[in-house]
Amino acid sequence: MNVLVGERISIATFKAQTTRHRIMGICNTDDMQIVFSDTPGVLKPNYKLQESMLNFSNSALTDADILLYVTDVIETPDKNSDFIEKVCRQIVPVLVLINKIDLTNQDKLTELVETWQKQLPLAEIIPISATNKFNVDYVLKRVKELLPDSPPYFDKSQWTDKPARFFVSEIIREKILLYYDKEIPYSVEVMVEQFKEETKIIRISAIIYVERESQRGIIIGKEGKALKKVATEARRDLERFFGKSIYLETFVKVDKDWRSSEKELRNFGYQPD
Ligand SMILES: Nc1nc2c(ncn2[C@@H]2O[C@H](COP(=O)(O)OP(=O)(O)O)[C@@H](O)[C@H]2O)c(=O)[nH]1
Ligand SMILES: [Mg+2]
Repeated sequence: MNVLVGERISIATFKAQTTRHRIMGICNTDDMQIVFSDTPGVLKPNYKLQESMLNFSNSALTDADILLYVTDVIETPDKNSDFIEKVCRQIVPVLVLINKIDLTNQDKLTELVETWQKQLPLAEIIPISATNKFNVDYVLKRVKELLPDSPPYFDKSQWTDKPARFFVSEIIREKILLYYDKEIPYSVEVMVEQFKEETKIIRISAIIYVERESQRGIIIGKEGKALKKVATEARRDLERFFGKSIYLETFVKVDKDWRSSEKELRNFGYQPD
């Protein structure tokens, strides 16, 4: 989505389940508006947070005019067979984007395209490379051709549906996904307590929630070094994102088993009120 919209909206890391929400990236031109809606990857939920994540993905199936199913050269259609069956039943046009073709060769790719085409006979299969921007223009062209006539859904100056605070917590979470192992990134939620914009500086204070006391220690690290690295890197990205100086304070708190708590998930914006 970032490549299609031309802005860095959705955080991206090498780890699975980086995206937890449904995030809109809006592409405005003189004669049209495309609202891209990035969703979490599809998975079988193991805990309540993942149930909410799957709900976000399913909701896109009910209101999109075009479905872009993004897979890559490593995945095969059997991985998400339940979801693909739902995709099969779509009335709207489906484009299957096989991403990361920079990592494969022509023969393997041809075979993979055939596999997908068999699985989804009505879909259009498009090999792309987001990294090399290969075929991304073609995807945009197809989307334009397939879009129905409609007045714009959003103000033409708007480029996302999420508020500034959301991007702050996502950028901090991205650094946590990058710098910590195993369960840590998945046990973390970031809440922005204060976001105060002044003329030259934005003052931000954020709380990093973890599920257990032991995780708190890991996040902070020896002499606070680990957390300091996260905060420094996040601040650098935030300054780029907002184009202003950033003052960033971070705190770490334990919120026991928040991923399994209905109430906390609502608090953190994963479920409707
Ligand atoms: N080689 C290669 N890697 C890519 C390409 N597009 C994305 N990636 C990498 O794939 C990883 C997952 O990307 P992300 O956007 O988080 O995928 P998501 O899990 O589907 O949301 C990141 O490390 C990206 O840098 C591509 O075209 N080629
Ligand atoms: Mg993602």
